[in-house]
Amino acid sequence: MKRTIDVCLSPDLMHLYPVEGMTVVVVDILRATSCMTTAIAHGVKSIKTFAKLPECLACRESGYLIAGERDGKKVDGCDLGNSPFEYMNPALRGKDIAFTTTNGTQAISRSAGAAQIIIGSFLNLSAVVKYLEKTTPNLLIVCSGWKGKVNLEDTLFAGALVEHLADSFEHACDAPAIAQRLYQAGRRDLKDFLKDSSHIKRLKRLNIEKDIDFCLTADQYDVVPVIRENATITG
Ligand code: 3SL
Repeated sequence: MKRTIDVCLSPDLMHLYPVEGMTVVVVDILRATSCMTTAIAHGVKSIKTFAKLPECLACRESGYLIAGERDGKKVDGCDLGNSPFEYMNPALRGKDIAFTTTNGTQAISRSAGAAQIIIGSFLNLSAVVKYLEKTTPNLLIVCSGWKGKVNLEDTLFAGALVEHLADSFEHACDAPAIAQRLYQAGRRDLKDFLKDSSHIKRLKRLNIEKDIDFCLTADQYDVVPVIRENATITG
């Protein structure tokens, strides 16, 4: 019997998707899971993820650097924001980071109880596919969306995973087919396909165009960040 693949299009739909025993891939292409992938690829030791800002800030006392984003902006008083370019800094090698974002870390928090949580992005697409082909039981891809609403870029990436894993998994419902067909329609030029999407417009208003280009680049890194316990990502 083939393993199953499913896609949860928004964290607000998580009540429909039991995660116990599953491998979950959390996706927040713009930009949380792209940042996390970049950070681990550049030698950050661990990233502890939080849904709530005060709990994240409290980690400073235990020696963590604090990364915080709300509504696309770095939170006042944090050491780091949510641009992947910040995480290429060699000074971050070996550091522990506590991380909270508007949507990405909420999706991680709602995936608690899964056997493992993988951090997926276009930046590590092939590495994640290879890992999932080999090691995974049934698979759920969780799109972070925006404040409970579905977004295009996370669904597109979910579709890329469904497409690349088509030989190894069968669809658990219609959501994987929706995502896959979207990816087939947009794969030739991701940026052009996403140009009218809500979060691209939001980030452009904040002058964050450089991050968009980078986050849509496939296979920059051969890493698979994984959460096995304590909401903490390691490489
Ligand atoms: O919501 C999130 O987790 C962020 O990635 C959003 S933003 O790209 O920083 O605006």
